[in-house]
Amino acid sequence: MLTIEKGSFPKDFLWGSASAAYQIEGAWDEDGKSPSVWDKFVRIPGKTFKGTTGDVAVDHYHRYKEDIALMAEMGMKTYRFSIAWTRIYPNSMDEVNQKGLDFYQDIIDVCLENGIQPMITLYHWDLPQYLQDAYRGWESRQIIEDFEKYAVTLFKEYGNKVKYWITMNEQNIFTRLGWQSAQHPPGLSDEDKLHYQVNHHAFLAHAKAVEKFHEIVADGMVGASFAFHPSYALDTKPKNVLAKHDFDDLKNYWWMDVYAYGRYPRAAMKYLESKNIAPKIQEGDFELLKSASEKVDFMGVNYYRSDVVEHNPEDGVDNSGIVNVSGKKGTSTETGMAGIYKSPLNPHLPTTDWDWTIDPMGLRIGCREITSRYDLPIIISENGLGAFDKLEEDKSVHDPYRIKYIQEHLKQIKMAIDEGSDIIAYCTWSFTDLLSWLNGYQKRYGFVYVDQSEYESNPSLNRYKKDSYYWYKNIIETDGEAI
Ligand code: BGP
Repeated sequence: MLTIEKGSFPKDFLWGSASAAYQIEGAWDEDGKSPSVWDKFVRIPGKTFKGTTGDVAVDHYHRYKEDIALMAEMGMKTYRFSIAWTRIYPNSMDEVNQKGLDFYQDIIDVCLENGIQPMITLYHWDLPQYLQDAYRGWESRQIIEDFEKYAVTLFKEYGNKVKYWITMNEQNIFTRLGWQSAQHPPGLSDEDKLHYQVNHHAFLAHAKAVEKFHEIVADGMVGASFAFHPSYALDTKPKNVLAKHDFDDLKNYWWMDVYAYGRYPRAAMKYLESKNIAPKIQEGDFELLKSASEKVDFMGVNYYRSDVVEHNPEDGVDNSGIVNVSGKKGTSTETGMAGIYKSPLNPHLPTTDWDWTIDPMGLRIGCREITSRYDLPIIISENGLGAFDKLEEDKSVHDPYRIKYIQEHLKQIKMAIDEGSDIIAYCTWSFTDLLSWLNGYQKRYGFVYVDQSEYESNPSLNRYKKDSYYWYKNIIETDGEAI
């Protein structure tokens, strides 16, 4: 193991937290907002935990000033949030909604007044439903033009104040869950070919936005955020090692190579072609992807877990498994692609109550990999622990498990920085508790407890600082020395 003299976190390191519009805002039909695909999807019985919706979420739409005041008190340097497309262009791509623009303008201003750098995500999964109805959203190339228009509107509106921009949140997740496992809208399963096609359109939409970005936002930074799963071969058996390479090509580099190099990994493309599920590529697509890749300023990394990879026989597991959405440990099952790989649990690492492997060093390994392969600055745009929290009688919340989780990950980030990774920001998921897409309100991530629950009819939505709030405040105050 490399042992490198201990340095410090950079003085201008962006200590932050992240959220997404659908998961916090609520006000789902207020001030001109129209329904998104999520507003519709959550109303299908059985799709979300106990039928939870983001209709109210944690009411950030009405309480953002209170939330940002809590961020300011903590000393946060950056706040990553997403914009709801349905507030900006609610009814058609021809008519912008001033009230929507004003809402985010005020969030940005309040952040800046408090010394917090806003970091905007353009797309965190809440596509306007009318675009889904008109041409099936991401399935049509029409989305590329519409996304570009939406992005340009936001760059022009906020680009003079906001430096950090993320085009797509976890394109690998919303495409897979939307078209392969039916867990996200539009709720299709086993549409392998369409999945790769949809994903290709998302790349082109991202690329168009990036192309325009630097013309409009002169000194800004732009990139995409990717759900990165660093991987380990189960053992030294060559076929398990090869399975790891296949996993990386199909699950990681398929996205990161396009963002950073404008090309798909070759072996994975050959495989998809042989199965007749490769995306249809039009003339000019690769030129666009390549050109945009040269203008990308960072790799955004959402990191929650690593994966173990083992060879999977032709008759082996071939699905996304059963997903634990209840928080009952041990209820999820193995995932894999028949004939290629499967992902058994790592026996050396603990898991969360939702069966997510906890692997702080995996984040360092991932940062090292990105640095070696792409040599791009890194923004850790999400990292955090989903857990059951308890509000005590005196309104305190003791969450030592969350403190430990973040602390261990920060230690590894620090080592990755010492080893040469250019990590410029760290955003925990999340600042306040919020709605987890499929797991309801009981899977909590925040530094701030929100009295919201799927089990009560009229929760107060009051905010309460958890122990981790005070801990992170101290980390920021000491520029990370206190980890
Ligand atoms: C990421 C998403 C976030 C958030 C987080 C936690 O994939 O970008 O929006 O939800 O995961 O996931 P979960 O809510 O499933 O625990």
